[in-house]
Amino acid sequence: MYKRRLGLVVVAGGILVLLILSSSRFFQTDEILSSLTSKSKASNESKTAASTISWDNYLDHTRKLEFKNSTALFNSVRAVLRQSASDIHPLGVSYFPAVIPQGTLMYHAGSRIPTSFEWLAMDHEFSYSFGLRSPSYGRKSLQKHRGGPGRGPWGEKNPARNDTSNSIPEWLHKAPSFTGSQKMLTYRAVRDLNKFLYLDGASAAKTETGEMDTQELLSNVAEKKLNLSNEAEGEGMQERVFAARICEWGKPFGLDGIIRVEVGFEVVLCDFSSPAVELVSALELVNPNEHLGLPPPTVISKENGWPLDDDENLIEEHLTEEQKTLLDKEDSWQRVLEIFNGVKSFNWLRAGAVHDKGERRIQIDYRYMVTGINRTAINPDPNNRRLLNDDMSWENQLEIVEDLEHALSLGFDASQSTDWQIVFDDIVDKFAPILKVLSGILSRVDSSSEAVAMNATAITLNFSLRFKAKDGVENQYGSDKEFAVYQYVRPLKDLDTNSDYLIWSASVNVVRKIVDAIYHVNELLLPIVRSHIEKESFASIETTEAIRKARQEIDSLIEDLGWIELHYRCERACEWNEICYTPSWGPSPMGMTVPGSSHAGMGTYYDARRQRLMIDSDLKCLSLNDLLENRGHF
Ligand SMILES: *[C@@H]1O[C@H](CO)[C@@H](O)[C@H](O)[C@H]1NC(C)=O
Ligand SMILES: *[C@@H]1O[C@H](CO)[C@@H](O)[C@H](O)[C@H]1NC(C)=O
Ligand SMILES: *[C@@H]1O[C@H](CO)[C@@H](O)[C@H](O)[C@H]1NC(C)=O
Ligand SMILES: *[C@@H]1O[C@H](CO)[C@@H](O)[C@H](O)[C@H]1NC(C)=O
Ligand SMILES: *[C@@H]1O[C@H](CO)[C@@H](O)[C@H](O)[C@H]1NC(C)=O
Ligand SMILES: *[C@@H]1O[C@H](CO)[C@@H](O)[C@H](O)[C@H]1NC(C)=O
Ligand SMILES: CC(=O)N[C@H]1CO[C@H](CO)[C@@H](O)[C@@H]1O
Repeated sequence: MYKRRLGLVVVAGGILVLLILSSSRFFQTDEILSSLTSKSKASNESKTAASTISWDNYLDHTRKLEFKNSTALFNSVRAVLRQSASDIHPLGVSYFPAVIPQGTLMYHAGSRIPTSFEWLAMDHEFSYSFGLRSPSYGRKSLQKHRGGPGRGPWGEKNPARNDTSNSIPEWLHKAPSFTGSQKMLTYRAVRDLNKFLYLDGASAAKTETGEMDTQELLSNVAEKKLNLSNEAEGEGMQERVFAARICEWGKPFGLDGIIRVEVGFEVVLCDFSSPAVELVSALELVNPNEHLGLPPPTVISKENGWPLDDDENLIEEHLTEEQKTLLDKEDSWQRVLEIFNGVKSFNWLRAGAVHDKGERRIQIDYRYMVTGINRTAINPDPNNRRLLNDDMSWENQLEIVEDLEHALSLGFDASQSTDWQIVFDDIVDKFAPILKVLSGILSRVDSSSEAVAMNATAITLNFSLRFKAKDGVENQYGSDKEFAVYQYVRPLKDLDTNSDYLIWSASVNVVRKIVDAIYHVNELLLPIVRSHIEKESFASIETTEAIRKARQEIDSLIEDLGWIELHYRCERACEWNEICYTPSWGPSPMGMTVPGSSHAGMGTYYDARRQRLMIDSDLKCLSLNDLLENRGHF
């Protein structure tokens, strides 16, 4: 295969230059590219056919990218459309072009059929949980009244954010009251909706710590570009203002909307009147109390003759026998309804957790990804960075929006794009166990250095020998590190756009670093094994030092890679009636914080260095009982 040197280089401007090359080292992509200096990064691409990339030339096709920028990008791509990963790495800095294929069903609960932009859930459990609010009965109905508008079902204000303007939970913008009917609507995509922007990270977090920066940036640029007034601001819902402006900006480009993670994924559809979606079901929501034939809850008030103190607390000892009997009866109904409500919430959590492995109904066209990475200084720590940081100039923001406009004007087709997430998953599946096992062996202090070296090199030698060319045997094909890297990073589709080159370069850098480390550990420790076999004594001080170096290299690599698999795990295989629970930054039946406080809730802790809540590396199995105990119900 590799002998066929057919290179396709598309020089921007539309001229197709077909080069038939005979030398494998001919590609001078960097020079071609540097002659095409341009401000906009979404155009002026140079195409490289996947079939022309081989073990001995792939480096010529990569572009300069720092290792830290490479891991940041690698991890962003891996978290795309994954529930847990998006919450663990909440600070997204990229826009991923997304397609919702024809036939996909999406859900909305509300009192009316939307006419402008509105939210749609990919999981009906989300809409149902959202839309169905049963009234409380008995003594619980009193507690409910005291909740106040600031108390969302996901708990108090997130301590990670520090604004007061936005303290009303965002989703109350359409939260139903207990009066009036609620509809459960189901929509279907009539055609491929191929102009969505997926915003990575916990982009529906309703925080001020950067999770929503991709929306804010677009919204700010839209405001200036379109000379939009602030009239929408009166509503006080920052998120709605963002959505309104983004949809307004996207109109000329046919933007379908944006996609974000909640518990499960949600879509902001810009135009409900578009023929691209059709309503296929509209049901009035039936409350369980209604269905069970229960009368409406008794209104417990002073006016109705109930003994309440000045704080609206029930004075139990002043209750009449009749009142007490009534309350006890309602309390028993309430207990039944609470379990029902708990299951409803738990179903929503489970629907979200299912997408820890991905929301596979949505497709990504990586060719037109637009990211802040390698555009401006961005901390690679996905819990301590933001797109709108001090280095993000207005020019940079305009450029990002320009690139998005360019991408949208082309439209997306995921089938034309390498599915980089698959390539990267394979890389992680292969190397995460090797790195963890090596780290474990190298940190064994209870064993002799020889034993450590032997066990460690059993792993590294096993890896490197597979790529070794036998001494003295003629070999025209690739071998050793170069081939090892190539084997894991070869692109599945042609490299076409700047985004392709960026993602590809990131993967090459990441895999090279790992392969280098494996080979290096092998070189460091193999002499110890050799001398052990040959019964020669090896200076123990050198042995200890070699093992220390090897351990340090592997451990810092594990740290720098920042792969979720290397740092986060479910405590055990969860039972059927449990989910492996990752706390979520947006609305959720389980808050990030302890109900009614700003203390870290189940599965989270406060990180003083980053000054924010973080998710525990030990993920816990969660059952309905845990949910009821932690949250009560909603
Ligand atoms: C939040 O605001 C309060 C009051 O202005 C301030 O004391 C506190 O340090 C702020 N917290 C953070 C994390 O910024
Ligand atoms: C923007 O809007 C303001 C107020 O409506 C108007 O005075 C101004 O001319 C507009 N500018 C542009 C560039 O459209
Ligand atoms: C990533 O690239 C940008 C632009 O080239 C650079 O400014 C930034 O420092 C790099 N970030 C890291 C973490 O290396
Ligand atoms: C080396 O591997 C053997 C076989 O799995 C195991 O019994 C031993 O504990 C290991 N020693 C070290 C230091 O890893
Ligand atoms: C040893 O190499 C084989 C062949 O490449 C591979 O399948 C296996 O996973 C390797 N084992 C370890 C422990 O790395
Ligand atoms: C990263 O940014 C640098 C500096 O702007 C640029 O030269 C390089 O081509 C970029 N890398 C990729 C892979 O786009
Ligand atoms: C040579 C060439 O086609 N350059 C183009 C690169 O992209 C910029 C921005 O889109 C255009 O303005 C250039 O003409």
